[in-house]
Amino acid sequence: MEEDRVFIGLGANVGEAASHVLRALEELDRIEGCRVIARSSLYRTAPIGKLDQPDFVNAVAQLRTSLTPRDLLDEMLAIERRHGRVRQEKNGPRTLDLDLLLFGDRVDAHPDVTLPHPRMHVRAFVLLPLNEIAPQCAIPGRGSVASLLPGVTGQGVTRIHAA
Ligand code: PH2
Ligand code: MG
Ligand code: MG
Repeated sequence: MEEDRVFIGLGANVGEAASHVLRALEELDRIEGCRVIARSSLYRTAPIGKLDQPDFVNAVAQLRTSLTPRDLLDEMLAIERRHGRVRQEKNGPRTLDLDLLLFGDRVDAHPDVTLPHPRMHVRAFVLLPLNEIAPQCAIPGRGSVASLLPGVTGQGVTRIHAA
């Protein structure tokens, strides 16, 4: 079966943020037609966009999937809902946010999902965890993850060492 290589960004900053992210990694692996084949460390990250909110816990997962982007997105939204996600203000606090970052080498500006994720190349909370698991990975139109890192220094991202 044809399978695509997919990267998903995970983030949380309400409640037990690290536990939401860790459980979501397991739930992604349980989606029919999906396997998590790599996952980054957890990172504590200063909020970007809307500043007056708690720090986030972020991570990135690499998956193999036979699903379409639309079907995978529906599964991701279902996981967000199970974690009690309520959509209030844009960029505001959330129990769990799952973002489709890369889907193979697809470049697609669909109203539901734009690929690659339109802001991933300027966000240290995406690029540092992505660099940990796939430094050679290319973001279509932007270059390799490793080559983009010098552009995102000083955004307040630190790796959380496992206890
Ligand atoms: N997500 C946002 C906006 N700002 N900042 C950090 N540090 N981490 C996030 O996951 C994040 C953010 C919108 O989804
Ligand atoms: Mg997001
Ligand atoms: Mg999102």
